[in-house]
This record gives sequence, C-alpha cells and structure tokens, in this order.
Amino acid sequence: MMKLYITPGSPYARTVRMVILEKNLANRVEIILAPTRQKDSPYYKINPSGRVPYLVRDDGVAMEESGLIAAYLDHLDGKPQFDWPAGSAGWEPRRIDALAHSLIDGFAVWSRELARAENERSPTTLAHEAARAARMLDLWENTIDHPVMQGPLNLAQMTLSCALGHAERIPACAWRNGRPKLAAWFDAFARRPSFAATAAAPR
Ligand SMILES: N[C@@H](CCC(=O)N[C@@H](CS)C(=O)NCC(=O)O)C(=O)O
Repeated sequence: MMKLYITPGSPYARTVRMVILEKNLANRVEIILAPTRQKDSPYYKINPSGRVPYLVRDDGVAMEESGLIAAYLDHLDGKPQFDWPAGSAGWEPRRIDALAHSLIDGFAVWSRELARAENERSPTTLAHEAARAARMLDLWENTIDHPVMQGPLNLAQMTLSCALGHAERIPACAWRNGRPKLAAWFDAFARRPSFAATAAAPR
C-alpha cells in the first residue's frame, strides 16, 4: 500500500484525493491524516517540509507537490488520462492550469491567516489576499468558457474545483457574487462523486 498524507481541509491534497478516486486507486493508497503546523509534530520526521499532500510510494521513496503526485498516480496503470498534449499544444492547458494553482495559493494564504488567533492576524495580509482573490476570480469568470475548462476531465478542472471548494470555507470571500458563469461551472462540477467524497467537514 502506498501512503498519502493529507489534512482534510487541504485543497492541494483534495486534488490528489480526487485523482485517486477518478483512477480507482483507493485500494492502493492508504490516506493518513498528518498533524501539520504544530511545534515538534512527529510528521516532520516523515516529511521534513511538514506539508501535505505527501506520497510515500510502494518503493518507499516519497514525494510532495500535488501536481507531481497527481501525475505519478495517473501513470500507475500505464494509461495516463491527465497528461497535457505533447508539443506546443500543451502550453495553453498548462497556462490555464497555472491560473488554477495561483488561485489555490492565494486562498491557502488567506485561510491560513484566518486560522490564526484573531490578535495574531495581519490586516495587511488579509486585505492583500482578499484583493488578489477578487482580481483572480474576475479573471476566472472570463476564463471559465475556455475549452480546457469545458472539455474532458483534467487536472486544471480538478484544481479549480478544489480552489473554489476552499473559497466556500472563507465567508468573507463571497466568491460567487457577480460571477454567475464560474458559480454555474462549479455547481455542475461539484456533482462529481470524487468531488463530493473529498469534501472537508464544514468549519
Ligand atoms: N505546492 C504544494 C503546496 C502544499 C501546501 O502548502 N500544503 C499546505 C496545506 S493546504 C500545508 O501542508 N501546510 C502546512 C504547513 O504550512 O506547515 C502542493 O501543490 O502540494
């Protein structure tokens, strides 16, 4: 059994957990909750960076980065579904995929700041991330019609859905306001069993 270290609320780990379900790998990967962001966590002996997701492969070698882990798992059966097209056709989907990662990165900083005790939160960071999110969400409202987001399932779609699922946990974000196309895309995508099955408990 491979081991995948996660936290239930991590949008990065959720992308990988979706790939596991989409590729029917649940019987090959044990999901383990990692105690992250704690002083002297025993998890730091397993993964020195302390981050999730983290995959310990069958050969004992371990790796981090959601995109890398997703690609590795996708290739296990020798029938990869989520590779980007070879050659120059691959740049456009990669460009869109990077926008989805950028959205997650901002939400992750924002929600991390909100998870601190109120007197430890930086108003500057909160305002910066709120403004970044607003700009990126407007960009996504105008990008969601892109063929990469409307075509067969891919990692950009899974990453965006996990980003927006995470935004639902930041009430101040109100990401749906004024973004009807993005909200409609998300509501349709959220019906996928792999998305529903990987939801974190509400805060
Ligand atoms: N670029 C990494 C980001 C992973 C990441 O930042 N994960 C967060 C959880 S959402 C984490 O593990 N944080 C723990 C910490 O900061 O110590 C990926 O795509 O996997």
